[in-house]
Amino acid sequence: MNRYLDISPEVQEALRNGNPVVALESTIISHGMPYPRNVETALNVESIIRENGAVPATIAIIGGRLKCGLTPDQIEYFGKKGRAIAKASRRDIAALCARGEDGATTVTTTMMIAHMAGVRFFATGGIGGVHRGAETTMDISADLEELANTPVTVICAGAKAILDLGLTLEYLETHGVPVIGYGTSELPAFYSRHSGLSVDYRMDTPAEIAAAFFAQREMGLKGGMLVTNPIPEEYAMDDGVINGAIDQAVAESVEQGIKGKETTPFLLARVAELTGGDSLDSNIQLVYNNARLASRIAGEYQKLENE
Ligand code: PSU
Ligand code: MN
Repeated sequence: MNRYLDISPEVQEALRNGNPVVALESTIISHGMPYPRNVETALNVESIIRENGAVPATIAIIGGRLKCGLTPDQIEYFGKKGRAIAKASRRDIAALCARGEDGATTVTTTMMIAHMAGVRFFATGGIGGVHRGAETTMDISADLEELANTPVTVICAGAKAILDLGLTLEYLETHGVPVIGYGTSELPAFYSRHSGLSVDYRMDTPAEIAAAFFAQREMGLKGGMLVTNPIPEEYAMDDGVINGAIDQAVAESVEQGIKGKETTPFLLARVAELTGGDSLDSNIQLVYNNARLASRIAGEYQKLENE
């Protein structure tokens, strides 16, 4: 057993009994949304997962411990401290644990800790990817490398067009990560249902997705799977409005010389400011939508494992 890992009693029991568990990230709480809506959303996501028959496992680093399953008080703590909590990627977790510090887990570190605990499914909003201009900056999110190596299925609403979505798909293809569209053959682009790019496979039921991941695991293939679930139509944003805000945010980040781990939070915050409150409501709704789908996939997968 990993001496830095704490699995909550509820998550431990679900894993022992072969019940479905869905992991959730903490960067979306501390860095992705303002307080107190971040806390309210994080608690609602947990309720939605329970209503859909699974156990939620929100993941974070607290006082140098890798936590799989948080209490409502711990979620409140992450929401309130917000950006004062370090955004923790793969390169950060050893130092944070050795120093006994806190860290908000990104898609990368949430996948890592989920895997350490034995959790196979993870619902979030959007993943990191290949940034626009990566051919000179080399800014490629560690999330893609983690999907290539760690056997966790990530259920998201695609990736924001702050990224170069075409290059992101190329990277995933090279590293053998299947990209599934839920009920669509077009890659969704987070706030928008459309990107003009194709996913690898369209799948229309949670059972179909569970069967694909089961086959991948049974064959002993390394790496995860990316399930992209389009934002519900009624919450999707106008493509012109969102793309205008994104282009402006990207241009400002270049002018201001924003680099490294600051790039994604800068772009997300700027896009949110430029689009007003609309984007926050859409963001919350698509996370709920992904939590529902993830719970159902995890339930179907557990049936296959328990057979
Ligand atoms: N994209 C979003 N929302 C987010 C993130 C990305 O639309 O909240 C967060 C996730 O935690 C993701 C991280 O793992 O940003 C990626 O950061 P970077 O690009 O620095 O790898
Ligand atoms: Mn980056």
